[in-house]
Amino acid sequence: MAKVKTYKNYIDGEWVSSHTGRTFDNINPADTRQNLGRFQRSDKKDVDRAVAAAKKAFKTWRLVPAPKRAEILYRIADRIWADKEKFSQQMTMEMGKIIAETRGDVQEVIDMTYYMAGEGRRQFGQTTPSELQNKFMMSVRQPLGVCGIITPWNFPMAIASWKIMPALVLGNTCVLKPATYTPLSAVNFTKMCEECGLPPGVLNLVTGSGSEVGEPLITNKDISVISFTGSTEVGQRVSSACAPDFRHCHLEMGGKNAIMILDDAKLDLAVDGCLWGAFGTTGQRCTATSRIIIDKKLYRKFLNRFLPRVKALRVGNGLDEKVDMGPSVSESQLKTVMEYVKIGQEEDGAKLLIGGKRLTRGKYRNGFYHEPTVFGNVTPGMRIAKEEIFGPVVSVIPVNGMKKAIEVCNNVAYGLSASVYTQDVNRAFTAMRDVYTGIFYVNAPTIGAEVHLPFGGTKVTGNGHREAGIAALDVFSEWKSVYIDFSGTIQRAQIDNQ
Ligand code: UN1
Repeated sequence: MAKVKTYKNYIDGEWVSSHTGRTFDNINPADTRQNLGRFQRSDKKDVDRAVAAAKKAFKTWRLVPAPKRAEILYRIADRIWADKEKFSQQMTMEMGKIIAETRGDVQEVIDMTYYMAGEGRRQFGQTTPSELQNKFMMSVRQPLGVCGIITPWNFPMAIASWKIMPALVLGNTCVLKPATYTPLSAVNFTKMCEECGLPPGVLNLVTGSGSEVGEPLITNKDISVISFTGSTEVGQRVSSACAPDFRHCHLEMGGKNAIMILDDAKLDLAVDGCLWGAFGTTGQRCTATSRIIIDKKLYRKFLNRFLPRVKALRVGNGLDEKVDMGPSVSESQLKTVMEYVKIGQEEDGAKLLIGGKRLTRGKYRNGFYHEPTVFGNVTPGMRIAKEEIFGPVVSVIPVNGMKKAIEVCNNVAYGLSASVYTQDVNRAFTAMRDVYTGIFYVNAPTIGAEVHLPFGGTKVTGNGHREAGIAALDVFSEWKSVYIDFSGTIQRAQIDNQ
């Protein structure tokens, strides 16, 4: 057995062990015999040290000119690019998604970091004329202070960069708590920031569980904003922890995303989209397609083309370039998938069309593999049509016409992403207008957002904020409106301008 490496927390510019002396293992979901490293099992004391370091660093970092802060970001992007392949392989090993996708994840970090580095020379505010003479008005962004960053395992580096890069370029400092399944990607990310000259305390990393690290982070009064991506239940906890002191929180949570296939759709295009949307990342994207709402006229024809393609998907270790779909991230995630398959089989009328079983033999023996699974004849009220599964399971819901498709699409608690397949521009725009989600696609699946538009959702998916794009700046800064009176006299707004 190769010696298992131990990784540390990063606090105030030093790699340090947790005071607890405890660690946890990082197990490869494709082969559980492989331990990728021991990581610090930290607790409140470590969190408090990291927050104190970030608070101290904020005093000087906020005064570094934004273009100078951005120079460090440009270097980080270049540096990550140089080691893209290594980080991608390690990410596949720690969380299972296929290598093409982990390369995409690391690419998204590079894209976001360049994009936010550009904000070093923008962060535009407004100037506007005053109603009074000899008076100047403008608005400027000001940083908030220490940001608590809680990231998920499905996009372990990309989502860290979505939150940390805008925070840093605006002059905030951060404490990162990554998901326990993906601490290695977080260590890699943090190391690159360190190597490229981010000053001590500006970014701190504390690994450990939600209860031992997440909870003390969200309740720490020195944290000005929490940015969280994860489940709706935990999001509720974050929201209520921040509420008493009105500390800000940005929440990005679950989805039950649908592709609508209208009766004039290009069917082969829709089949490709459903395959990628539902089974990409083993269905473990917040934006994954988990419902296919299809016009009844196309239902049979669609399934005749879709099911053989699902059957042909190659499941396996994501490091193998020929594999289409990797394992679930963990035993418990796999159990959730199996539980929903059971629920689906018990729903009155739903039909398991393909898949439905855990894969356990041969090369699958030591991993958390599950067959790509499709349920047909699903109706909108069924649990598999309403609840997030986060696995390779998709429900096909036949409907009559576009109006009904939109109604069914909207009729879930979540509102992250949706899509429509049609060749009719009028219907495409109607669907775009009437579907109430944060992200919408035409003739493309529900996944594939780019870094320079806002990312997030409506209803229980979010709390009104967005990450990515310019919108992310609003999470990590507050406006200050500034009035400069150079008249040398007292001038009263709304009164002296009559
Ligand atoms: C997620 O859905 O969990 O939009 C993040 C996409 C990726 C990010 C997905 N760029 O599919």
